[in-house]
Amino acid sequence: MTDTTTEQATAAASGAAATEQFRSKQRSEAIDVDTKRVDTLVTELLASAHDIIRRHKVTYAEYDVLKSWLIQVGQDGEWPLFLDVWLEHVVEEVASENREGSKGTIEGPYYVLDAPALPAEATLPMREDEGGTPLLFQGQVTGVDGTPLSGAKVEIWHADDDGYYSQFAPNLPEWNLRGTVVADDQGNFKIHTVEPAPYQIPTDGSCGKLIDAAGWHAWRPAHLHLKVSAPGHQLITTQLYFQGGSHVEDDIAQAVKPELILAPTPVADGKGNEVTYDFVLDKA
Ligand code: MBD
Ligand code: FE
Repeated sequence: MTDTTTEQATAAASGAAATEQFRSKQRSEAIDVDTKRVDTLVTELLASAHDIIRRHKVTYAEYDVLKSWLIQVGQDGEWPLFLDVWLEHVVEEVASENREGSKGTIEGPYYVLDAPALPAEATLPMREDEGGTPLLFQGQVTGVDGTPLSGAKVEIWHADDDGYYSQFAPNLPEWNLRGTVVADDQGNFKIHTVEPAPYQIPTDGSCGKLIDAAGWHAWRPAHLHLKVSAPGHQLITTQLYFQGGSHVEDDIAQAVKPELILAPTPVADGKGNEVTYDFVLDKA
């Protein structure tokens, strides 16, 4: 963007928004954890840290760097980003161990509850001059036995062609590229949107500082986020990626699975791409 009066995207602003969103959508069962369980998990976590300090002879200088970095993560509001990038994939792996239906993956920090409801065939809210290749994303929601699920909902949210998410970056209309699509009575949906760009972890915050200090890259491959649900069935949270896109093979958040890679093809009229992807939900 060339307009010099527009606000710049900062790690602290997106971190603050992610922290606020997380607090408002917090899963209620996360609140009451059994004392014995807390004792076990925290004791083992600390024991792992003690072991690392001993084995690598961590110095006071390094301990102080860690302490000031941890303080900064909180001040930047980047705990949601840090946790979802580097830990959530294992929590998701454990949570979905016994599911038969479609693969899920991590939610990440940028989901917002209650995106506007849209009909079974819909265009996501977007700007008139929205950048990116047009994409028709369509499919059907069924049960594990193949029954079409009437009343299915497909919540979708994704970054724009600059890699920014509405509600977490400045200068974007509220709900841009977000919606809750209500499938038809056969579980079918047709969503018109644009292909997102890869996502770069903000380089100016504490997560960026860690990435720099460790010599890592800061990228996630381009992806669509989805939550798919239907009455009497388990909700799945997932993401879909684009075959051949940058960082599909080395996602910093380790959230890519082979089943989640789309291969869109050009539409007949030459305006953009289309792809079909069906979702299979386990019984609740
Ligand atoms: C993202 O867009 C995302 O999906 C995750 C998991 C982490 C950071 C940014
Ligand atoms: Fe994302």
